[in-house]
Amino acid sequence: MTSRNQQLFERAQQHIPGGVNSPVRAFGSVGGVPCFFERGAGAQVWDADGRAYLDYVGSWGPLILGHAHPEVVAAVQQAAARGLSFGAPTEAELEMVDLLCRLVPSMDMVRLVSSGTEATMSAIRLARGYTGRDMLVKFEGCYHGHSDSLLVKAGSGLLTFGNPSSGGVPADLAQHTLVLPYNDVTALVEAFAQQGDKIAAAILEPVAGNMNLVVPSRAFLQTLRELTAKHGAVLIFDEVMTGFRVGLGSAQGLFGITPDLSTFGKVVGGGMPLAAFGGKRDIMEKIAPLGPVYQAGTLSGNPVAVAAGLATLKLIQAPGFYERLTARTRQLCEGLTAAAQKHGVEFCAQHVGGMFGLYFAAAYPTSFAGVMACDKAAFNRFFHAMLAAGHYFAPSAFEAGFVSAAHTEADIAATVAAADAWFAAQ
Ligand code: KE4
Repeated sequence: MTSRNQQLFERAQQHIPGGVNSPVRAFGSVGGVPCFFERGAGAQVWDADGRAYLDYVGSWGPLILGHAHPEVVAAVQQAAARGLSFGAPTEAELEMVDLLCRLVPSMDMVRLVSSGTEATMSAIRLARGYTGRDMLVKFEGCYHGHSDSLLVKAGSGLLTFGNPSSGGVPADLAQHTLVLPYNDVTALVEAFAQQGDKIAAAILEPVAGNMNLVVPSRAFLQTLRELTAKHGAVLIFDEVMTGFRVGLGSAQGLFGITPDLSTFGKVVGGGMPLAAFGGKRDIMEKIAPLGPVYQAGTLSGNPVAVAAGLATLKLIQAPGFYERLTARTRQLCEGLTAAAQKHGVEFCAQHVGGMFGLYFAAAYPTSFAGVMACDKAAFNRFFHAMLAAGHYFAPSAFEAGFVSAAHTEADIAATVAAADAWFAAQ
């Protein structure tokens, strides 16, 4: 008897390439049939077969409050009842950008868009227009969305089918993207020494979350900031995943590094299509209609998405929000690690605020190569065992995981107990 998930997946493949609207959802890296979710509430989701799961993906980061938070849903309903979209400015957009500039002091100005891809694509075009240079530096294993210049040795979904560079990107465009190893200070110094005056921008995930979670060294971040400043290159922190996820000050606040431009997504939309890019006034004023760098969007700053974002950003400012979120995430990582060690399984886990990485390895990887050396097959077995037990982790060894404010101590303890049973059987 095929499950409804299987029936839906078979049907989906008739008219959607791979049966999914985003590759990483296809379970390509872990195998098996993807879950079709029908409902979410708090820390839980339910699939088409009525099975409940504790959700550690949270739509890949946006659902920091958990699913269907009543205040976010109400804000969306109220905004929708006033009209879905106007293609004209609304006051709510001003509230959002003023709030973003207050919470992210490195940003004097912000442009709202509808996806993280749009945010990073626009930030790169802006950096190229501002500097008059073409070269872009990115780091191996980092994923910044699917605009052409960024699909070179990228992470996330590209790693699920082992092709880190996408087809369809013209070689004479890809040649302007220089890919360096993450956390490699020597390679960084050499690259800027050789071509620093040609570099328009360096874009970085300030905590990498698309090759699994990799934490940058302080020397790496500091050197990147110093070299981009020295050579007149724009430093772009892609905070689409880390923004308001690792702390209220995002990664730039956590590490005390001030980028020139930042991109945000995921949490800022609370699950609705909203993202942003922003930064120093003299750079942002190059964006149309003020300046020569064109950027636009029919649904940019959409009032319903902005309503979800504003409700979310209001709630994450509650006293103790990040202390509680971090404590739950720490409880998960420490609990899983202790369980694995008790049963002699080579495994470790780490977190930064409310995002975490799980590794079937003796130590946390600090580079793309280090992530590739982890035991992916063991992760895949863990993934399916936990899925069967009702705990939904990212369907790829190359993704970070996320805890929400809706996860309770008891939820985390239940997940750790299920993992303990699996580790014991290894
Ligand atoms: P979107 O275009 O998917 O909204 O954002 C692209 C993006 C940009 N920058 C960072 C740091 C990101 O993590 C992302 C998107 N993240 C993936 C998950 N690793 C989205 C999931 C998917 O592709 O379906």
